[in-house]
Amino acid sequence: MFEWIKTSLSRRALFGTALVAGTSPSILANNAHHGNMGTVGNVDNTRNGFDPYAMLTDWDAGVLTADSTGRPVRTFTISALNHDIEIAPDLIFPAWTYNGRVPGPTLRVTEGDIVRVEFTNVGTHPHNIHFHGIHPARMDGMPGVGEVRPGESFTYEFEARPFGCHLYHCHSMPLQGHVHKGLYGAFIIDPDPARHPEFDLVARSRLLGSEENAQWQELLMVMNGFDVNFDQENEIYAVNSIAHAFAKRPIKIDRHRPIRVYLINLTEFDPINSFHLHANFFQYYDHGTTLTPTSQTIDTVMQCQGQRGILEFSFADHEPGMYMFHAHQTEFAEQGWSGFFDVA
Ligand SMILES: [Cu+2]
Repeated sequence: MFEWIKTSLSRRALFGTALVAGTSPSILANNAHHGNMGTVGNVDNTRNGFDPYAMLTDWDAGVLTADSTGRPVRTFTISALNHDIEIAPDLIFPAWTYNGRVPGPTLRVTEGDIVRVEFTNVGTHPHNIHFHGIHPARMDGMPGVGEVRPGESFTYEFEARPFGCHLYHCHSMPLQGHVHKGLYGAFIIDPDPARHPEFDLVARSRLLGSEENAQWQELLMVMNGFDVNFDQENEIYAVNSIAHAFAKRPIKIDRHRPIRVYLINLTEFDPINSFHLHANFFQYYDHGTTLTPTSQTIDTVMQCQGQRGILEFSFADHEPGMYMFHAHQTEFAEQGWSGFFDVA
């Protein structure tokens, strides 16, 4: 069941020859020099237990209850567990995961909700969940604060603020190792329209479940990378973990509806990652913490590790077709981080 890439393979041996000379064995298309980027064969999503396409939209709003004052409480149950995942055809990565998936569940709450996360560590190392957001020090999730040894549990609880596109990740040491192994996920806090009367319509459009929000095509994209031969460099890059997933299965877009991408960079080893959109431009909200764009009419945005933001764009005036998006670091794009919008 457990396959492992030969540890002696170097980054260049693995990819350079495949891309330039078309030699095998390789997981990359051996006709890459003819212009086809991609991998040979398909990843078994069923064996992985998650599908990168489904991850684009599988918001997890938790179990909704109310506290004694009537305030909404959203409860999530998350376990850390070791789980081997196939990140490119026949290339297995020994991941550490939240709930068996990389990225972990996409937590989505509303500003002001009480967030309660019941965390259990069934892995083999100490882990925790460190949320980006505002919370008490005792809920910070790091060594000495809410760190959980194997077999133990801890409940994180805090008010959801500020609204924005956030993330969570394990903050155990060594940090780079725990994050790179796969312990991270998206944490989206929708704005409460009642708190933003001056931007009521914008806030509503971001509020999951609202009529205004239903008009949007919202997508979660977590940019990540995998060092498969322990050389402190990534050999595979992706959005939602699977190399070239959206080149093989382009994302269906209805050009009559606007698009909003929650973009998060959780790539280790490389200081930055980026998103470039072909034949179009977008509005960008850095960290998602504002209701007016922080950058306007751009077609490329870069994010450092842990940075994130919201992209908004439209294909309403475009003719139907396949519109590419990819990291503008060409190396990342060729090694898995590229895809298409299938606009109809
Ligand atoms: Cu950890």
